Amino acid sequence: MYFTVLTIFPEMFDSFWKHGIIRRAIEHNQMVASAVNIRDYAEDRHQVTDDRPYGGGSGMVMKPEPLAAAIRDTTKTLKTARTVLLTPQGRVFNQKLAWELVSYEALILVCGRYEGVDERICHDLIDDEISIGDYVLTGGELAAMVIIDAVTRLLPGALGGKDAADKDSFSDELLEHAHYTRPSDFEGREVPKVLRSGHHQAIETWRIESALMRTLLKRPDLLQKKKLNPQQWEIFTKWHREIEKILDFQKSKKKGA
Ligand code: 4HQ
Repeated sequence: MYFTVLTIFPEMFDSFWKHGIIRRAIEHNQMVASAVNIRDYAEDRHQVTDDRPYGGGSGMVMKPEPLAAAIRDTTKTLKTARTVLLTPQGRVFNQKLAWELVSYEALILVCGRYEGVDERICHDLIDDEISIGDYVLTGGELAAMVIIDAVTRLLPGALGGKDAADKDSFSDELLEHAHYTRPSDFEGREVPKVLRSGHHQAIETWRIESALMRTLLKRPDLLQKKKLNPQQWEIFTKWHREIEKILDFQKSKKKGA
């Protein structure tokens, strides 16, 4: 997959390309990534990329000409690319959108600075607008990195030996189960016994319950919009029965008192 980022701060990406899964994906030719300086496409002597807003007011706007030239030049080499603008006005990024983006051969990620880009760029040269969340950044660069990071780990083979099931749609709608490593006793707090039992079926069941319980307690909103699979239904039903037993006991105690 090809990623080209258009930015006035390409140096921000120098270390980003050089670490972890991103670095490995590049080394294994699973992705080709670069950051291109929009300033290089400015025609004037001072290579200006911003200008004052029509109608007045504070702040500056990204000039359309350098940005348009940068997008057109990049599209010439990446003919099938989808051009995405990072903006709070875009579709809010999530795992589902990450899966959609990984299906493209190439992405051109356009990073604005200042108050934003000239509206005519959005209209004529952008295929899609994406936001990474409802807060205001000083530029689109961190948003581009977030998207590249989430999409790269979905590339075939990108997680190395990691189980492909970890990436499937069922597990990524829930929080992950708790994780433990050595020592088995850390400051008096022990790793759950089942995880040290070597009993693979019991471990798998524990993990499914752990994921479901953590989601229920920390992010109930994720469960409210989710269709449960039969195994998850069974776990909820078991909890339901256990809670009913407790409630029945508490009620009987109240009556007795
Ligand atoms: N921006 N998700 C770039 C964002 C943003 C977001 C504000 C985009 C500033 C210049 N981008 N402009 N949230 O806050 O993607």
